[in-house]
Amino acid sequence: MNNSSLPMIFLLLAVAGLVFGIGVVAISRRKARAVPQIQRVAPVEAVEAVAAAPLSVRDRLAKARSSLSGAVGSVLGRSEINDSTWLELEEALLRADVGVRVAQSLLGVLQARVKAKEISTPAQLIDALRGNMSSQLVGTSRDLNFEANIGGPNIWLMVGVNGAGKTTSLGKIAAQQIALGRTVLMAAGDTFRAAAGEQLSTWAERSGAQIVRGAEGGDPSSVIFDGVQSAHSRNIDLVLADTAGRLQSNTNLMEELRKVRRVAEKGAGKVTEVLLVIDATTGQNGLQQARQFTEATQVTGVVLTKLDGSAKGGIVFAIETELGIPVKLVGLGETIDDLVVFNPTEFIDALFE
Ligand SMILES: Nc1nc2c(ncn2[C@@H]2O[C@H](COP(=O)(O)OP(=O)(O)OP(=O)(O)O)[C@@H](O)[C@H]2O)c(=O)[nH]1
Ligand SMILES: [Mg+2]
Repeated sequence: MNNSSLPMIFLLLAVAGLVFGIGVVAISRRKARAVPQIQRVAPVEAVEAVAAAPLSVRDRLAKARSSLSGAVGSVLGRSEINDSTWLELEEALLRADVGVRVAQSLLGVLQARVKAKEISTPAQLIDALRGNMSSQLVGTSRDLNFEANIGGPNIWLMVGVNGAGKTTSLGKIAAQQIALGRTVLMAAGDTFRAAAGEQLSTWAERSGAQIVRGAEGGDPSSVIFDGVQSAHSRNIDLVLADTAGRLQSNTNLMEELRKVRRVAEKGAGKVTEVLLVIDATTGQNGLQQARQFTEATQVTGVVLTKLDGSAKGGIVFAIETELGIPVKLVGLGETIDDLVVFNPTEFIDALFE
């Protein structure tokens, strides 16, 4: 390269730099112009209105609805009942996790009625399905058992697999029972993790319940026994006993739970509820859990949690029809008010609409 070509190279570099610079400025201006359109902010009052409006039960069951309502719409959109109708309904029921047996029995009954010409239009078919599902659930008592004058506290035991929502549901139940005018003591029978006792203490503070805790790694039966004694001496109506999560297939831990139930009644109290907490998102596995826990502890009711985030609420049908255990409460969120009595009509409406 000779000296005379150097100025030429600088000139070319300068021109290239200028062109690049103009390009960058033009692009960033265009972006800057686009931003205000995307980030338009809603008036403060509108934001507050949205935040203040509590979600209805129906809204919180949006995921459960998603599993069935599409198929219902599609069946209703056809002029006749044909093979696709049955296929679509079966798929949707299985998606909602009612289980193969419940799905087949529901559809079997309807197929017979179509054959007998009792049902001839898609609208009649959907009505009949809804009615049959409804009649499987209504009429069951969902009251929590509380016996007066038993000479000691009622004891409600929370059992279930890890992370199902036992401690959270116990806290919510405490708040509801205290609101009903009962006095409540929590027994921290999950001695497996130190954090479990802390978590329960927080719920005791939140709900206004008393609490008895044991040492980490201690015997859960004796913590619950102590809780019952303490409640009895203080004339407390209800002991809510938490237990550690355990797999239904672990025989040692299930044996420990049998002992918890036995020892809980050695003093003055009486176990009037054993609530099996099932996470709705686990689907059909919940049925297996229900069988094993019932065998070990005579479950009296199910608390179905996390129904707010699950498309698989159909487990309700399998639990009630195959095992005969009532679903008493459902969890629809993580805060203290997010536990409600299971309402089958509302639930089925949410599935179909
Ligand atoms: N969205 C939603 N989350 C829930 C519900 N119930 C419980 N959770 C959440 O589920 C997680 C586990 O709840 P825990 O109450 O600790 O469950 P657990 O059965 O006591 O768990 P272990 O003691 O570890 O066996 C927590 O993050 C809860 O906030 C519910 O109804 N809806
Ligand atoms: Mg827990």
